[in-house]
Parts: sequence; structure tokens; C-alpha cells
Amino acid sequence: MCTDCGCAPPQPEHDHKHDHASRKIRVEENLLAKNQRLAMANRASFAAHQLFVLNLVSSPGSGKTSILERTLTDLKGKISFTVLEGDQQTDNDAERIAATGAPVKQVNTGAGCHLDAHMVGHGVEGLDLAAADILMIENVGNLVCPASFDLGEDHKVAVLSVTEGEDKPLKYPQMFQAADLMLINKIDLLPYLRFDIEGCKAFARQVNPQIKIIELSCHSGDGMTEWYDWLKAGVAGKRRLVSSL
Ligand SMILES: Nc1nc2c(ncn2[C@@H]2O[C@H](COP(=O)(O)OP(=O)(O)OP(=O)(O)O)[C@@H](O)[C@H]2O)c(=O)[nH]1
Ligand SMILES: [Zn+2]
Ligand SMILES: [Zn+2]
Repeated sequence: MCTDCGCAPPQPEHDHKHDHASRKIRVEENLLAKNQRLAMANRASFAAHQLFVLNLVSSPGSGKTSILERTLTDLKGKISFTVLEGDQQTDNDAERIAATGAPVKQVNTGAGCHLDAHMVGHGVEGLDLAAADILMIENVGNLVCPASFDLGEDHKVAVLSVTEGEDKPLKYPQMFQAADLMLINKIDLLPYLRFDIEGCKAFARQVNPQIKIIELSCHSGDGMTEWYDWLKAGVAGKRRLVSSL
């Protein structure tokens, strides 16, 4: 259960009357407005370091950490990364990232089901942002709440693995609307599944006609070059933008 984003189970009925719906909307508006202010502050600080910042979002287990592990290893010496890992509990993912040699910090959200801009602002305090080209933020595995929270990133990247079913962009449209890139991961498993990959892409484009889509497998390596090219273009674009100011 989320402690602050309103996804708690319904409360039991009681006999006095007050306007639950409008109060909930007000609280959410305040919460999101505060988050937006902090996200703008994060964005300004990231821009000062010419950082390309990505917010990786997905359901649990789609392969976010695995994609990061392979990316950090393959691009070592070419692009420098720093990583913020978000999970409710454990520092398992941070340990996996640290094993690649990249700087990493873990943020535990406890009962919270998403990272917010405040957690990210403090989370990056111990990281040397000036030394990095890309800040990768791995959000808590959850296809719902992270869609509503701007962290100050350049792009949300939604990871969807082929074991989850092709209908997910239609069932969780907010996430796929908020993302600029969708990575369809685990395509090495396609021969064993009934997953309509063209249908999945059509559903994603139905909710977000602009979304870019890359099919890949971080196990086999298929499609990883296209992802790396997208990252390199993002880093180059950020440097050009800053040098033209
Ligand atoms: N076959 C196959 N398995 C994969 C691939 N990528 C990840 N996996 C497996 O999927 C499982 C979950 O991967 P993780 O990288 O931990 O997923 P995650 O999205 O970081 O998970 P959370 O942080 O818990 O949300 C692991 O058993 C991985 O080995 C892939 O490309 N192909
Ligand atoms: Zn929630
Ligand atoms: Zn992970």
C-alpha cells in the first residue's frame, strides 16, 4: 500500500458525511504540485552538469536491472554512468550495479510504491554528477504510480517484457503515455510464448503515437546496439544543447 499517492484500499463506511472525493483530489494536487517544484530543481541541477537523465519504469521483474548491468558493462569507457536504484526494500539491485564498477546509490521507499523528486534530490547527493554523462534512475517496479511523478528526468523509459502480455500498454496507458521510449525486453523468449509483438507495438502507439520502441534482449544481446545508439544520441544532444546556450 502506498503511503502518499492515494492508492490505499477503500476505508470502511462511517455515518457522518464529508466530501472524501474533493479532499482526495486537493491532497493529490498539492502533492503533485510540490513534487513538480522539486522536480524542476532537480532538472536545473542535472542541466548544470550536462547530465542526460533517464527514469526506468516497469512492472517488477521486466529486466530493468539486467538491462542496466549489461549496458554499463558494454559501454564502459565510452559513456560514464551513475545510478540511483529505487526499491521498497533491499539493496540487491545496488549490489548488482556496483559489481559492474559504476557508482550507485540505493534509495528504499519503504511502504512507498514509487520514487518522488524529493527522494531523488537527496538520493543523488552522494553521487559525483559532474563526472557522469548519464544518470540512470531505476524506479520501483510498478506500472501505475511512477507515471505520475516527474523526477527531473529527460525521459521516462518504460520496459515491458514479453512475458507480461501484449495488452499492457492499453491496461496501464498512463505509463506508456508518460514514456518517450519503450524497451520490449526478453525477446529471446518469444519462441516459447504467445506474445503478439506487432500488436503490442500498435497498442503502445495507440496510447502514445510518438513513442519510440526498441525490441531487445539483454541476455542474447539482440537489439542492444539500437538502445546504445539512442543513449549516445541523447548524451550528444545534451552537450550540444548546453554548448549552444
Ligand atoms: N530470458 C530473459 N530473461 C531476462 C532478460 N532480462 C532479464 N531477465 C530475467 O528477468 C528476471 C528479472 O530481472 P531484473 O533485472 O531483476 O528485473 P527488474 O525489472 O530489475 O526487477 P525489479 O527491480 O524487482 O522490478 C531475472 O531473472 C533476469 O535474469 C532477458 O532479456 N531475457
Ligand atoms: Zn501508489
Ligand atoms: Zn531491479
